[in-house]
Amino acid sequence: MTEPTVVVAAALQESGRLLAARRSAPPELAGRWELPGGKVEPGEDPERALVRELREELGIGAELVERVPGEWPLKPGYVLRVWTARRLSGRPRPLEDHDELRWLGPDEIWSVDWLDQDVPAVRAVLAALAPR
Ligand code: 523
Repeated sequence: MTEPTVVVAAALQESGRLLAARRSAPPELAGRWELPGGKVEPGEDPERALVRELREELGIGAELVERVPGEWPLKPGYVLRVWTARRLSGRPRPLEDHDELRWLGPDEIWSVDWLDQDVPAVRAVLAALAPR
């Protein structure tokens, strides 16, 4: 059996807010919100892939903090993994694949129309961020 393609995404937090990105493509996903990220290239380290995607898509330098436990199925043959992350440089802009970015405060998390498959991932992010 072939291994699924891993899609990596970031929960970027700043001042208690979480960054959400609205997709502009493909048409069936456009207008829905996601944790920004993208596909791991063959042979690429997933964490490096995520840092690369954040640079390409948002124009920021970032470091990953920790993996959010869990793995979520996307379309057949694809799975989603998420890391919490911190911005190191640059101000996020929707450079590729997105047409809007929003920093969501704790009361605003469910105010955007997340992709169905991102909903359980966002729940897991909130659980991971909750004070322990
Ligand atoms: N998802 C998804 N949620 C989510 C991401 C980052 C991606 O459901 N948080 C889905 C959307 C696509 C697939 O995963 O079906 C690949 O994501 P994409 O298109 O952002 O990956 P890229 O940027 O690597 O893709 P290319 O533009 O094709 O290189």
